[in-house]
Amino acid sequence: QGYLVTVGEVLAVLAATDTGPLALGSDLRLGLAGAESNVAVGVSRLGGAATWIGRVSDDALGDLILRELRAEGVTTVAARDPAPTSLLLRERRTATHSRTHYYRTHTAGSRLSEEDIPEALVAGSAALHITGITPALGEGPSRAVTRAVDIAVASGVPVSLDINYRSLLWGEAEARCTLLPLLRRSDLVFAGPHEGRIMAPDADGPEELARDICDLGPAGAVIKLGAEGAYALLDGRSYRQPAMPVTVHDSVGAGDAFAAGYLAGLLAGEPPELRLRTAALLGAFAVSTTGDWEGLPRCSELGLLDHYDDI
Ligand code: CKP
Ligand code: MG
Repeated sequence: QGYLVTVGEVLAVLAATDTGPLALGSDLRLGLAGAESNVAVGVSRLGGAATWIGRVSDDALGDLILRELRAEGVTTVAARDPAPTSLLLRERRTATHSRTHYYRTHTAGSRLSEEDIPEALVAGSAALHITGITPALGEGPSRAVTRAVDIAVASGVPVSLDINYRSLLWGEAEARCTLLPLLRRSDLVFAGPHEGRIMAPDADGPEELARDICDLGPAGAVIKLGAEGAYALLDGRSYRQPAMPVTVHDSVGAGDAFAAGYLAGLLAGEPPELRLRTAALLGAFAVSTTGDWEGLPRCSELGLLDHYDDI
């Protein structure tokens, strides 16, 4: 079984432990986040091999990032950088609604460059997973992602792209302009309905969205529909995957969990139905636990949400 490569930024998260306005103060819990590393951890927990490429600060937070990823069995290829780690402040404005505040300019992750991408590592991988967040961090990270895609395409390595649009980082027109060339060269695209329409503005409904995305080049498109599950168009075949009925605790990280479940199945050579089922199951774990990746299951835990077999 081959390994997955991801390229991105890990942020330090300071999450309010109390609900209410952060301006009034709160205890904060230190943790980590980052879409690409979330996927790497998800794949690793399911027994797959995953490598994360990035830049980390040369301080305690950088040490924390490397220790945590390595403890999760993720291989790290990370230059140490004198710039600080990006910060994500998470305000629990109400019990069910959190607000994100980013502090991610002039930071180690945003100084990622194309020189940080080892050619042989990407060329030898079984799949490359990228998201729309890294190219939004600046010229250097954007070029690094393009470089990784160049290598993957030249080596016949399939590219998986999660649109992961972040309105705090850029506008939709800019995102579309930067991500379209990456999407055209990807094999598989993950998107929510809104993210999908940024890339394929004329589409109406998940089926049309997936078709329009595949018309741009990818052989597969997976449209994630939250509580409604997912619709996928893979090599011209349609699939519908129901979501598991769980109590939603914290939906951040659900998309990454979904991608991780799918990609772990891909690495293991599983058929599309099974990949989508594992994807939905990981999404269910992510939304019904706190933290962006901490609640993701190991293989032995997949049966924990066993009423899943009823749907
Ligand atoms: O799309 P998701 O909710 O799965 O992504 C969550 C991650 O990288 C989270 O860990 C956060 O740090 C981020 O997306 C981000 O930069 O917004
Ligand atoms: Mg997402």
